[in-house]
Amino acid sequence: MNIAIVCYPTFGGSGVVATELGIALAKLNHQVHFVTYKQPVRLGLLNPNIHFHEVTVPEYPLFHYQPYELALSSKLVNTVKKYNIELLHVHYAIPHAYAGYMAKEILAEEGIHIPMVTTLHGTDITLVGNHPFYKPAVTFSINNSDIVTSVSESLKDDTLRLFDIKKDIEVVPNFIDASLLKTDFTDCQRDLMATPEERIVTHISNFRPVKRIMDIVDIFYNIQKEIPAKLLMVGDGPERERAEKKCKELGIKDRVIFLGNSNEIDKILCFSDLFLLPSERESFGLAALEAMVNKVPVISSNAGGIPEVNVEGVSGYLSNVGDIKEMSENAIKILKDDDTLHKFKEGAYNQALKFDIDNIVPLYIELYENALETV
Ligand code: GMT
Repeated sequence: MNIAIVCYPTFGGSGVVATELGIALAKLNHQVHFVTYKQPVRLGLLNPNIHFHEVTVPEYPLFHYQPYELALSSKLVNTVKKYNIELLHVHYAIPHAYAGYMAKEILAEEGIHIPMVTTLHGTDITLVGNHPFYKPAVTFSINNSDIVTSVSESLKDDTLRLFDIKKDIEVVPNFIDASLLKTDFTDCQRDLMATPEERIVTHISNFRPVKRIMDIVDIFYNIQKEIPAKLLMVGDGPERERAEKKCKELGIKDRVIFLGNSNEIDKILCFSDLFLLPSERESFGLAALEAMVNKVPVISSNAGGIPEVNVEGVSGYLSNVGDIKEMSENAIKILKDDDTLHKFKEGAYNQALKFDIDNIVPLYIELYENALETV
């Protein structure tokens, strides 16, 4: 197949999933064309089946807001025509499904009919898309996609609850590629980050308020009172500064390392002992799954789709949003002795394997085949 993928090229989960899916499809000999405003962060181009088409939006003084959707629609139209693209797969409804729909309509005028698969990722539905500013356009573009997928049952339920949706929504969970992992977890260079007796607790996100970054600092504060530990904070975003200040006030500044955005997530997870994800909302929690496949158990909230990923007492523990006390107690329970930690590490890894790429990518391919039959 000849497929165009539209996504955000940044560190966010939706872009990561879109990129990994494109890479997997290219390995299966499909031609994959990424259409976005920057090369996706996880995309290496050393594969003859992967192509990148940059959407540029020239600055014009009249525009207070540069019309990205228009530029994206036009780029899609031109790319489809030039490379004989058969199918569009847009990740994140806003504005990609809307721009994809416009591209489809423009192409149809010229007698070119291609299907569009839209994957909903979370904040496009629960935080942003649901706002009256966007809702009619998001509803329209979901209803006018040929196939709609969501990354969890929870997100499907949210979409049906919050929007007037006339299409079926297929749940296709996010995935990881277990075959890419280091098999020798003893060779992780953990001494770069901590002393042998210290446990390493990690959080990775965009540091937006929805991630409840202050809860992470509080939970770690409780952990380090009982167990020697370091906290690795990976990523960047609006709550980082406040978190750094809070660590200083609590006197744990030397035990918390803010690493900023990183392309070396697997190296960091390789020497991590516990992952914290106390989010207010989370449609799936890809970062938790990436931790689990690296044998890192997860202490999380039970928000949204997280319970579909993290299993209570097996891969970690789940608590109500904001229950810092219970999350701290559970974290200490997992970290307190090597045998318990080992049991949870294996539990996390085995649970993660259910989301292995080999189980999930065929689901997308089947949907593509169905979509192609609709045109
Ligand atoms: O919140 C993030 O981490 C970024 C956000 C995004 O739009 O990329 O992530 C969403 O999509 C991910 C991939 O499907 C999911 O794993 C995240 O749970 C989801 N975030 C939220 O729902 C808050």
